[in-house]
Amino acid sequence: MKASNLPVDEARLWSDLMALAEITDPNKPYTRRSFTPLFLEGRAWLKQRFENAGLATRIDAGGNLIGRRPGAKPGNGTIVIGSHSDTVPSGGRFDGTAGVLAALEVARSLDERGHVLDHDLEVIDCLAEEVSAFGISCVGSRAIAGSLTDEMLAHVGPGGEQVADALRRVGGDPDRLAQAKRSDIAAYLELHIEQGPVLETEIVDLGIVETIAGITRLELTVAGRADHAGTTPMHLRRDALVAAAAIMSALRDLALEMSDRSEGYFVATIGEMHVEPNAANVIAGSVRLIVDARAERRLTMEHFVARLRERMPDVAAQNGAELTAITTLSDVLPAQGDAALCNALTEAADALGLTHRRMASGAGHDAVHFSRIAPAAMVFTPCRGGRSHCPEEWAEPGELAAGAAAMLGAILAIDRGAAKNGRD
Ligand code: HGY
Ligand code: MN
Ligand code: MN
Repeated sequence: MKASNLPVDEARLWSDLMALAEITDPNKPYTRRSFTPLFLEGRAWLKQRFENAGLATRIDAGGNLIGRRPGAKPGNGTIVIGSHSDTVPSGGRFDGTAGVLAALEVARSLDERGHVLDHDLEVIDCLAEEVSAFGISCVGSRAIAGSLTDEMLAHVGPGGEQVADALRRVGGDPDRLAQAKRSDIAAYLELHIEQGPVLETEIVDLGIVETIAGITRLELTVAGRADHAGTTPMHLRRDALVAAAAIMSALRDLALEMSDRSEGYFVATIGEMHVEPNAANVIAGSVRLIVDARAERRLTMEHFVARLRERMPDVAAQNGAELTAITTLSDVLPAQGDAALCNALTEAADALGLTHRRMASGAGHDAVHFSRIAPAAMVFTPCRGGRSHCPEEWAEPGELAAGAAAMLGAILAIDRGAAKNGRD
């Protein structure tokens, strides 16, 4: 059921979303990859919108764009709301951006109602939530949580640039990351499209996220031998790409095995592969595979990684190659939505006449890192066909406005102290 006369401006939120969506690689809509000139163009647009809303803007040392409005009672801490504005390649118009712009709409709506919170309020666009060209995700929110490590800063991306240099390029400061780490956050709230089919299928207006799956990303390096594709007899080949294909199939089987067990939500994907020398007339000498695994329970992930390490070297050997390295690129534990904030979102939804349900998130989010240093919670809105990370991603204006309105209601409850002591 859709609520009427929501306390936010649905049309203005939608207009912002469509305007930001225009800032994309025209050949691969919708693409605004972190650290690129297009991303910076989107950042400049956001900064202007934040300032038009009366927010004082800054880029913190972690490269996050922050719009701040002081509260009436300094020292009460900061309520932070937002998400991310970077996209995957050929992604959608709502993943991340819906959360940043819904947060901006909430800040505008509070101001237009003359409502000054006791808490300071910040609207945030977190840097590089998606897996960037450097292989690292959630760069900005890790900085806020104090978990952006020197090793991550040294990761090398395209053209040999390090994360640290790219961070400087977008206004951050890897030498002052201690200043990015926050201890003043009273609550973090993030609106996000569900990126799955549950809310649409069940015809429910909002999802209140109780668990965000942990994400482990591994790089598998498969070594064969580069040889002439035309002169090397089949039985003498050590084709790294054939071995990589066998590993991909074996990994899919392992993921099916893990997801069938009663060990909670589990999925694993190999969506990125780098072949060397990657030439039609050369037998592949080496292949790097990037594994992306998600688990609701940490023990399930540990079982998966143990079985992967046990089985994949044999698969490579059986196909004439060698699995020379299994490198952990990132390893993020599952996160829990703060109980009091989830209740505040639930009560706000009820007050608006919106239906809702508790749920888990298979997608990773900046909220995971905020949850390590502050009470954090997420509200999901439906997306058509559950599709995301593709240009077909779609959300309805009224659905997004409903999510923004619930977030506004929860903020008012948090601000008056009606949502305290929720951390389990
Ligand atoms: O990959 C994810 O789960 C998120 O969309 N970054
Ligand atoms: Mn995403
Ligand atoms: Mn996202």
